Amino acid sequence: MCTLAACGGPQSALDPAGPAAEAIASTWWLMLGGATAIWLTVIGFLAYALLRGRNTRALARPERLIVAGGLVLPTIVLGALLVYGTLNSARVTGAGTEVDLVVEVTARQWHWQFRYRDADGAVQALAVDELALPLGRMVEFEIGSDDVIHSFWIPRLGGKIDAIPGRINRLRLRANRAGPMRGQCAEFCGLDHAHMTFPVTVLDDAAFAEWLAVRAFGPGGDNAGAAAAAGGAAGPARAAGNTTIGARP
Ligand SMILES: [Cu+2]
Repeated sequence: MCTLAACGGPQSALDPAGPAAEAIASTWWLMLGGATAIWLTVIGFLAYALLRGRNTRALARPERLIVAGGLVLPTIVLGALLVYGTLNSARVTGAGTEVDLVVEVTARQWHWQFRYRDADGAVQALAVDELALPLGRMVEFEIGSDDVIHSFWIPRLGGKIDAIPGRINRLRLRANRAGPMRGQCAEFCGLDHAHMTFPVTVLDDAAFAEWLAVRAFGPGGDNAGAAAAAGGAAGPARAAGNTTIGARP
């Protein structure tokens, strides 16, 4: 859709790979088209006013132009945008959809930790600064922070949401397409903020199961050392600060 070089790439919100990002991108294009049309209209009026000369007839009812352009038009345009955005919001948040997988996200200065839950809610795999998602599955991210406020954002999949200490924010995303994509902390969180990124890999079910197996969590898993370094299954700050929404099982 977009032919400009800056519109592509692994971190472009204008190259959506899932329903939430598609809803955001379509709203963006609609707003760009509307803003361009309004800008051209205003410039057209300006050009007319500047070029029509001094000796032309004044407008018979100039206040009509003010009412139409200053009240009626903005009310219609902003009202239509509000309705469109509200109708689209369920696609952005994934509200009402069935969740196939839950991933706990913990942000820290300056890395991301991902804990994959199994169907019983137990942590089955752990990854740091790398995320894999099963193709076509709805994933719920439970997002928290162990230190300062960060923001979890995978532009090709959807909107961003803050990672706040002492609180869990939830975001549902689905990847309908594979391809290179990247997540990025979107809230300035200290000196290494710009490097707080993670690659996102979208895999079919079999490859995803293999990916999880390599990062299996627990005493027998390869990630036992990483889990201990990261504070265990619950994580110290996560367990202590999880009071706003309710403690995790
Ligand atoms: Cu951050």
